[in-house]
Amino acid sequence: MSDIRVTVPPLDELKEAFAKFDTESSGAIPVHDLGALLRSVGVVELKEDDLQALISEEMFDKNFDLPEFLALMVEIGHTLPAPGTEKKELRKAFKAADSDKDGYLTPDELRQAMDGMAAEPLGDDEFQVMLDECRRDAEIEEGEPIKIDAAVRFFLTS
Ligand SMILES: [Ca+2]
Repeated sequence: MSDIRVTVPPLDELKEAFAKFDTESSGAIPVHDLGALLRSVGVVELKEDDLQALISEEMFDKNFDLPEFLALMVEIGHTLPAPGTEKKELRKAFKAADSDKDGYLTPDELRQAMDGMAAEPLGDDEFQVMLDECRRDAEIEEGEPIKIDAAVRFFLTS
């Protein structure tokens, strides 16, 4: 579920979307329309397996009603990374690597943070290229340490 990224729409929009699918105004929508309904409110990356898991958790039977749908959206919303998570995590990793706590990263400190975050450690050449780009982006001279804020900005925009 961690790869789902949507913003759960406001309640009004969810009600509206539900009503659109509730073509007979019966207050219930067949479960097989749930995927289409979710896509219509922006949940486009939900895999079939995840959907099945959510459905059984919510104990849907053949139809689901508006409260069940809203409960499901809350459920989905709770599995989403909070906005700004990536930024917070980057900052946390950089701060942890800033061993002298001066708010600046030397190449060694940056390297440590990168190795901590990357699935595979960067090669020396790769690291040097990245470091040069980061310095150029932050407009600092070679040899100068990189401010943590600048590093966060660089990694969010690159
Ligand atoms: Ca430092």
